[in-house]
Amino acid sequence: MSKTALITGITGQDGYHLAKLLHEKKYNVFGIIRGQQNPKKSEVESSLPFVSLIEGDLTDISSLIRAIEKSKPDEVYNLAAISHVGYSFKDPILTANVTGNGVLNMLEAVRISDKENKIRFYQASTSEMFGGLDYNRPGKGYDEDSAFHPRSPYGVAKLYGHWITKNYRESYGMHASSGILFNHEGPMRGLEFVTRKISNAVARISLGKQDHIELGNLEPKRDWGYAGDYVEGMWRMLQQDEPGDYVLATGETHSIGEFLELAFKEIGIDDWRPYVKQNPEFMRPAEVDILLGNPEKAEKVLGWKREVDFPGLVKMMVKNDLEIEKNK
Ligand code: NDP
Ligand code: GDR
Repeated sequence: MSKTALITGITGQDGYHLAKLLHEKKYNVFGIIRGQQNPKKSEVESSLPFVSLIEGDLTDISSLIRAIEKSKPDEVYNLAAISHVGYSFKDPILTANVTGNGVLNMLEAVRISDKENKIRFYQASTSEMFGGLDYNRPGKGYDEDSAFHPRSPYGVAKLYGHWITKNYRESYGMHASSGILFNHEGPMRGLEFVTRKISNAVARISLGKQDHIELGNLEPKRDWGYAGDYVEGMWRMLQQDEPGDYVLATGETHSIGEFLELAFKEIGIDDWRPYVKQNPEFMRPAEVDILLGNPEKAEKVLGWKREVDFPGLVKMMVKNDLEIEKNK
């Protein structure tokens, strides 16, 4: 019999990739969508026509209970969040309510509705919980046992979500797993994140629609992978007999400058510097300087491995934006 999954954050990047993957695996897929008139609703209805949408909000536990009663899921993937690190400094309380307390709401909704304790739960944890400070930076990259030191209201809220997920696993025997995912990108990435902002600007510069791009700090390094590879890891976590925590990462780290270098090369520009201006508006009060993940456990236990490499990712994103911008 086919399984049923309920996804929060269905309008986001990962919601898109995960819904597609689960549909391919013959799941019935439900997605929670918020708002009376979510502007992304028609987009989701056309890009994911097989998903049944249910209105709900992570801050409203009654809506989450109703969503579980309606969908009767075997698996719940909690992807919804205020997910932009920079924005979390501007709206820290909303971030705490959605990205932190929202996880508790979802876990409680599952616990209250699931009398037989059968629903499997995935929490979208993040490398932002590590913070990238010198004192706790391991040589081979952060793994599941590394020390946490979040550097933003977002990271702090996610750390609460991470620990409350572990707590429900330990307290109630829930099959609740946390994926500690490093940055993952692709054509569906929001335009407010640095990789997509760059790929989109590069495409527009190439077509003469824009002459420069304004960015913040260019020094930070990230462990960037492709979102399509990472949702496979999420699904594999919930297929294990036992729940657990898993790092998904590429094991490589690259600076924003390196991303710019490869992206501009795609349109035949060798020196990107004349096209980039720094704007303090995009700087953060505290920065995560370097992130590097060690995905050894996921590779060994889940048999997961990322397929797309860094140059492949940049190429894919610029190509996609060139196509979109040409047809606009
Ligand atoms: P996106 O920002 O693309 O999507 C976030 C989703 O959360 C959107 O669907 C948004 O809906 C929804 N949402 C926001 N607030 C609420 C709310 N109050 N109630 C219900 N839904 C809400 O994120 P990604 O797809 O990139 O990431 C998915 C998850 O993984 C997030 O939790 C993120 O923090 C985490 N993560 C992401 C990584 C990455 O590199 N992408 C790495 C590690 C973790 P709406 O359209 O209505 O705004
Ligand atoms: P991040 O992603 O903060 O790592 O969080 P983002 O792409 O926003 O920033 C990456 C790095 O680029 C620097 N930067 C800029 N960032 C943005 N958004 N816009 C700019 O103009 C800009 N200029 C420089 C940032 O300062 C930062 O150092 C993402 C999110 O998806 C989180 O939800 C997720 O948990 C982590 O990845 C892992």
